[in-house]
Amino acid sequence: MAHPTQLGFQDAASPVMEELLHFHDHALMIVFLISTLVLYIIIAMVSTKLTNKYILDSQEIEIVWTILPAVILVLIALPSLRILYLMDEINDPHLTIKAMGHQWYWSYEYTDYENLGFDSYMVPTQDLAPGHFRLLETDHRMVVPMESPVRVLVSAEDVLHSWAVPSLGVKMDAVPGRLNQTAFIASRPGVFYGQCSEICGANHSFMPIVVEAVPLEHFENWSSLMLEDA
Ligand SMILES: [Cu+2]
Repeated sequence: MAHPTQLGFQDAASPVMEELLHFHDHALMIVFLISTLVLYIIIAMVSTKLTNKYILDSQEIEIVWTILPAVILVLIALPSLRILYLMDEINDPHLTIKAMGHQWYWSYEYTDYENLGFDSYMVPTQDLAPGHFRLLETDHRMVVPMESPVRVLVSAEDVLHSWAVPSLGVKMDAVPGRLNQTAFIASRPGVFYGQCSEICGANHSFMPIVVEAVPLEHFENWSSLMLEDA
């Protein structure tokens, strides 16, 4: 999860997020190279008086500074498109969960089971247990099996919300009357935190998302316990 004074992204917990982090580093590398070059040219121009009043044009340098930026843009666009289509891919999911945004909580339905669903409310500050994170913990976590493709169907009951978990590389708009689809694979066990990412009203900041990735057997135990309770 995020920590104080953090500058970069959260650590990746899914293959797609891994790709996104690599792409971010790649793009930032190009930004740094260009910024360095521009800064050098600015400093060189303001600190010297080297001018040549006889040179009026130079075809060669104009060709270079036209073609080179185009090549750089292609080097950013192609990997970007690759990840874009990679994220759209739904690879035969083992589990489908419907996430519904409400004012102001999330509800989850495990549609592969007959009667498995629950609401997920934020735990108020005064009720937090030691080790819980303020404004991020929920009373019921969305439990998923690790290393399994999981599909999330996202929609909303009332207004626009957005279901987002940064470390899984997932952010999907929850639109009333529309069913959106996204997918992820949790590559390790862990608890991954997210928040509603669409300004949805007064308690927008207080409807966090908690995904708990566990080994498959633990998930089976959890789901049978939830079914007994229902
Ligand atoms: Cu919301």
